[in-house]
Amino acid sequence: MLKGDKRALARLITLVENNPEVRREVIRLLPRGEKRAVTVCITGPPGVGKSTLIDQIISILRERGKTVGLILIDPTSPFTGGALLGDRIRMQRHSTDPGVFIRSVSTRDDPEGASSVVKDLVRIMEAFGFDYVVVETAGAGQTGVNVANSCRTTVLVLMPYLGDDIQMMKAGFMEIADIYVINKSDLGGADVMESLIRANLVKGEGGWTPPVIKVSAYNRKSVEPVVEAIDEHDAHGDERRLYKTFRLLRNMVVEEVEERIKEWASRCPEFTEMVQRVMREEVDMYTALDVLLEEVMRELCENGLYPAHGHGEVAERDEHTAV
Ligand SMILES: Nc1nc2c(ncn2[C@@H]2O[C@H](COP(=O)(O)OP(=O)(O)OP(=O)(O)O)[C@@H](O)[C@H]2O)c(=O)[nH]1
Ligand SMILES: [Mg+2]
Repeated sequence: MLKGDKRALARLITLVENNPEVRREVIRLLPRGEKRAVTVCITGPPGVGKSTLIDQIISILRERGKTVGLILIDPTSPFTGGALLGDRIRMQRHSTDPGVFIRSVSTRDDPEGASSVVKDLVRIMEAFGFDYVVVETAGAGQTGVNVANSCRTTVLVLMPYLGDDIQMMKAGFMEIADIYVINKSDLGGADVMESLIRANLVKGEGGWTPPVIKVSAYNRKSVEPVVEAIDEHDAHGDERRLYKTFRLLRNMVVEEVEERIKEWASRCPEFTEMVQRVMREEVDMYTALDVLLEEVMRELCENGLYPAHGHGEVAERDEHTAV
């Protein structure tokens, strides 16, 4: 894969998607600190034109001789069922270009698992040597925010006449956007949208003020400033990156601990007993919570929530304590 073999890249990604343990090993083995890609997450409500925009961004980057790795996340949102097919059709003209690599990730069966695998795919594609790694994700819920933390730059795509959707976007998304794009400006109403965004704009950390760019994804020329803004943000500096990396790692720790606690709870006799007692109304919920919290903290400190006398699995898992 590191020698630039695309078939090896595709096989490695499949391996990593299907096997979380292999995934960790692979990421550890990747070279670090070498030439890196510009990594961009393009997010926004369903149907705002993210795919159309990305299609143009890829064309612009290819004209400049840059290579692109693209990750398409199949949204779980009921509004966008079947969007994956649409995305693929839209990107079709790039799929035969040797300078472009497209990979889809389905979140339908396991949204959390899929969103966490994306950060690894970004790393792998970066190590492969693409100049740009682009992720398209529909901006609904925590999955989208988690995905955005895996890229250095987040582009939030909106469009005129979004109405209540902007309220939805404010929850979580206004904080992570490094660049705002108002797509479908050809429809009119973009100026109203622009002042709405500017009124709600969250100034980023590290002295970066997110630009608001009006485009029509049908018109390539109008998309060029988006590419410039992406490059500019990528070159901007470390402070914001620090915060993103902080959130990324913190979420990894939270996810890992949560997974261990769930596993522990399912085989812990004290937990089962407490469930029974709460059910019989011998104990109130908050008292039970205190007792169980104490128990879980003790377990966590003493043996990391793994079975004290488990099987060979314990030793194997101990190697993964870096997280
Ligand atoms: N008028 C106008 N329509 C556009 C523009 N960009 C995209 N569209 C149309 O908007 C529709 C949705 O575009 P997509 O690119 O699939 O949007 P998306 O955000 O990727 O959608 P999901 O992936 O389903 O969330 C399509 O019918 C596009 O042709 C634009 O700049 N102007
Ligand atoms: Mg799309």
